[in-house]
Amino acid sequence: MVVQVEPRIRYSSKRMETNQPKVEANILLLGAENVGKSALTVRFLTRRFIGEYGSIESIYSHHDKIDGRDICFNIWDSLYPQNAEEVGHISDRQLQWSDGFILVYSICDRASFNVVRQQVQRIRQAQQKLSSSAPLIIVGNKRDLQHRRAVSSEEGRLLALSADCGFFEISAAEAYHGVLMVFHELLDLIREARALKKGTAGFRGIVRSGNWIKGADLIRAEETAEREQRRLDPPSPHKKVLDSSTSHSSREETRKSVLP
Ligand SMILES: Nc1nc2c(ncn2[C@@H]2O[C@H](COP(=O)(O)OP(=O)(O)OP(=O)(O)O)[C@@H](O)[C@H]2O)c(=O)[nH]1
Ligand SMILES: [Mg+2]
Repeated sequence: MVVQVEPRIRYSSKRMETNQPKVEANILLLGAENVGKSALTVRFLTRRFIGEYGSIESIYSHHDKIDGRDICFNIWDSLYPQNAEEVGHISDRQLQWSDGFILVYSICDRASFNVVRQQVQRIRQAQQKLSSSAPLIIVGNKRDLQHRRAVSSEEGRLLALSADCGFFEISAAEAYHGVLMVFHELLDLIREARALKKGTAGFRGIVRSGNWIKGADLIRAEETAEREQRRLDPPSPHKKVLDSSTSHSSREETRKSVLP
């Protein structure tokens, strides 16, 4: 099950797209140690949960096709610095490199939630100075460990709402779909931010404004409706399909072991 909050202003992501140029998105995963940053990354790249990942910092390139458009995700799976002078430290290099951020905490680890809170603040402050609007998604991971929960869903949601971030609670260990939704949602937000920056988004229409929460039941209902629609009307290459079995048909991954 996935809990999701969407940020304040959204443009329709269901628009039809044809012969569009390739999209490249640099995505930085942040968060404290041991929260599942690598598990999320590897789940997205391979659909698998392998259990132990080691403490290695890597950037991966992942090619995909969504809505008939070629997408290149560059994913920086970061390490939380051991000797950071301040909680929530993020380097200027990371801030400049990123088109979007995934901030991960473990629902069983309150300290990791505080790190995300600090990192959100740090990013928002830096963005004010740089006039940047790279979107953020907060992820509460390890949702399968309910008996060890230390951070409520509500707290996660409230933090996301207060900082205008997306929010998901997921289990990288249990399911691929939630992880896929996180990356696809961030890609949508990155594209919207770019369109806004270019000033070309105006006529696509703001479809939602004001804070609102999308609950798991609503998400499930929408997914069921989408599946039914696809059954009746098989997807054209231009239609966005969240079903992982089709959306990742042209996947290819290359690991870049050297950081920029
Ligand atoms: N139960 C459960 N365990 C998880 C989940 N995601 C990750 N883990 C476990 O949590 C531990 C840490 O996962 P990593 O992905 O290495 O965490 P990380 O944030 O990359 O850690 P560092 O790279 O050391 O900062 C591993 O033992 C994973 O198997 C999850 O959703 N549920
Ligand atoms: Mg890691």
